[in-house]
Amino acid sequence: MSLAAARPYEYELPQDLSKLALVIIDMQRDFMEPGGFGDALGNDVLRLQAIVPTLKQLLDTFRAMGLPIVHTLECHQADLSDCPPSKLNRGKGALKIGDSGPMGRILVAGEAGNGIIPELAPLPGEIVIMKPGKGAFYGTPLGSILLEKGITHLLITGVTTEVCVQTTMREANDRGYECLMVEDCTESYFPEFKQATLEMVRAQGGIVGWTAPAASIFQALAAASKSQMSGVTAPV
Ligand code: TIU
Repeated sequence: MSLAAARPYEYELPQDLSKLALVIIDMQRDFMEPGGFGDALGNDVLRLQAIVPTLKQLLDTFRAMGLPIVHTLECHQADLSDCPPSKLNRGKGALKIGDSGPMGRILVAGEAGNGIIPELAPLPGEIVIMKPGKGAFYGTPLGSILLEKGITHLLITGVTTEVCVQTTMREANDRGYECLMVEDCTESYFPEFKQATLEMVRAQGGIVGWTAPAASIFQALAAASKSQMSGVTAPV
């Protein structure tokens, strides 16, 4: 059994590490770069860059260990048929979903601005979920894919903490997944909202799950893979 130091108490990794997935929410140019959706909403998008190196390290670790990886993208079809009026018409920004901006149409699948940032681009074989909502389960095959792969534990990362990351974590928690939000692999346009989200996740005995810094995960994964190796009988 491998435990990660976490809050409100230790997070137990599954015995079989292939049941643990890294979920990377919406690390897209639309949220991270000037000229995209986040910028159109009036946010300082560049502050999200801070998590990229640590998140890349976590992604590289999962890749090296051959563990499951899920990337999500918030996006809509070109005809916006999957974007309800309540989402389309919300806000008073200069550019709305579907409008043409400097990186193509805002939040539309396949446009340059809608892609994942190059540092974290998915590799073949990794799961990519295109989602019309804030949560990654709503209107997507994510639930059935996780079930089919026998995944029970999720490390949740990405942007923005209190919007798509938290919504996805709550959806996952209600579906019975053991979820941990990685503190230094998620970011918000509002530092106080990030802090509040981390606190509300781990309040009340971890009512939505756990939080921990990436360092705790690296340590626990190293210990778990060492103990898995020691359980293997050496060939004679
Ligand atoms: N606006 C904002 O903070 N976030 C979103 O609209 N989507 C995600 O969080 N991905």
